[in-house]
Amino acid sequence: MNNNILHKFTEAGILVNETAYEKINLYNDPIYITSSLIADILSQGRGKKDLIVLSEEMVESFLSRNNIPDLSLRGSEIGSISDLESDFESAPTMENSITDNSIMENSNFDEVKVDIIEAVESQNNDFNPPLEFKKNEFNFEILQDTSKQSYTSGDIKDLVTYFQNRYHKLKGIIEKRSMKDHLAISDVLQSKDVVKIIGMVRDIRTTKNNHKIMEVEDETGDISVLIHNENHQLFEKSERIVRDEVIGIVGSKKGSLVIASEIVHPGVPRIEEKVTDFGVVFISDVHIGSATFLEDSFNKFIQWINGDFGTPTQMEVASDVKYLVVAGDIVDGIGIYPNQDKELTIKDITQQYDEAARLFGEINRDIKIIIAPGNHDASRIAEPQPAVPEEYAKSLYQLKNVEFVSNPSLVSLDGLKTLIYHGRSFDDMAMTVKGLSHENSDLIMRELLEKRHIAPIYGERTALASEIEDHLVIDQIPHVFHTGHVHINSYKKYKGVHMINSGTFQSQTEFQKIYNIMPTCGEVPVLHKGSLKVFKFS
Ligand code: D5M
Ligand code: FE
Ligand code: ZN
Repeated sequence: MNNNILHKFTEAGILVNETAYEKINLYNDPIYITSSLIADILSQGRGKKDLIVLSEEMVESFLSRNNIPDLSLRGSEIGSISDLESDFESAPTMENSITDNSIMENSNFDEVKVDIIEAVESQNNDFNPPLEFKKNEFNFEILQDTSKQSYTSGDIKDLVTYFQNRYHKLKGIIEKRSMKDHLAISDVLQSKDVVKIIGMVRDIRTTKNNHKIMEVEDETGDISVLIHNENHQLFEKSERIVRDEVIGIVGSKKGSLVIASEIVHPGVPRIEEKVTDFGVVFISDVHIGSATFLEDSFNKFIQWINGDFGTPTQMEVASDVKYLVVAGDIVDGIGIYPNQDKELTIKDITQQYDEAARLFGEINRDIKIIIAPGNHDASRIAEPQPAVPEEYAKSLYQLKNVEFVSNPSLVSLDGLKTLIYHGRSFDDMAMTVKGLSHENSDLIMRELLEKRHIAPIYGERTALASEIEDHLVIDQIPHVFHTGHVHINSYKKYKGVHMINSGTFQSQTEFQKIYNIMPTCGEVPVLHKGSLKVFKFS
């Protein structure tokens, strides 16, 4: 709720409409853009007393007058972004996140065995798929999709409505965890002894004596909550609390402070697992159009999924595959980062999707393909991201076995509830929480499930659309939580939920070299009759 950009504008007497805000928030350093914009507007002779409403057009004019590329322009090439490049390179690195063992020790993951299988050319090609298996009878359902649900007027009050909605949804979940008798914060101010509250974290920081102090608010007021460092377990838990998440607190009143004795997350009850009689394949971050897209490896994958590659046992798994889920970054896009055009083999967004249609079009039509967008796709960047727009991906839309869904979205694959999320918020989580990094996205996924929110931190790298409803709250616990974005495979099971990150088909990029990100390429997780197998296509 503590949004630095909006705060800066408000202080300068400027109201920002939603599209203008989204445009600014696309930049790696939106505060820098904000400060320059404010200086620009105020220098145009309008005093602080005039009410100024910053529109999209005003941002566009500012960007073009200052030779800053408009990152929201998709479908057209943009030139080099040398002005911003220095900011880009000096962005804080993931190296801030020191690996913290305690976070691993308390991870409570279920014990699982993963089969790693090197996909190889077969000498013996006498495998015949079992005929009784009817893959064409799909029971596919989209349970939650936000593609056509953008209701915001662009008014600032929508942000308030958005946070109220987030608070109410999460409060409802927390209340069920022995928190029904919580008090309104305004009542706590008067009360003594033990108190229970449910609030949104407006700010959390470490005091000079190394305690944690949080500002927590509900609709009635706000209060400071202290977590004493000698309460080791609680203190450790508090290190994973982030701004804008909603938590329950049990504590005792000391003056105007609450000293916390317990922190209650919305949490995840253990779910009943669902074992299917078919296979589901998960991929993401294909990055078609990029010079580093691993086409040979992807072609082998296609041959395998079609039953034309691998040993008889490997082909047998392929013959069971009914669904292929793609969690974003299908294409590399245009103008996503400075000088990207130098790393593209296809420099036009429509042609990138045409190529995607050619490749995905080779997949047998008896496999249903579900595609959600990522931050490289031609969809609106703010989350929830609507499905890949048809206007850029006409050829992909012509494939009859492809379903397009939003990011995030919840689908049912013959009853297997699958939450698909690209994973942009992982950047913010890795940057903010000690012990979390791109290499351990399983820990981030567990954290998001516990917080019951896809992207809890507002106003950082992950642009969030302030819809009237917060669609990023995880209302229903899925059987599978599938993500991508980090380009590093991971697989863990938590409270019965399969948490899968499907890596990438793109080799290391220049950007990833700077950040020392070592991608796992062509490693494809398959949930096959209840167990996880990873097929390597190198
Ligand atoms: O993301 C590719 C990889 O780069 C993935 O590991 C996340 C990382 N990444 C991308 N953007 C950022 C920012 N802004 N900060 C830190 N790390 C980042 P892709 O979405 O494919 O470009
Ligand atoms: Fe990616
Ligand atoms: Zn991505």
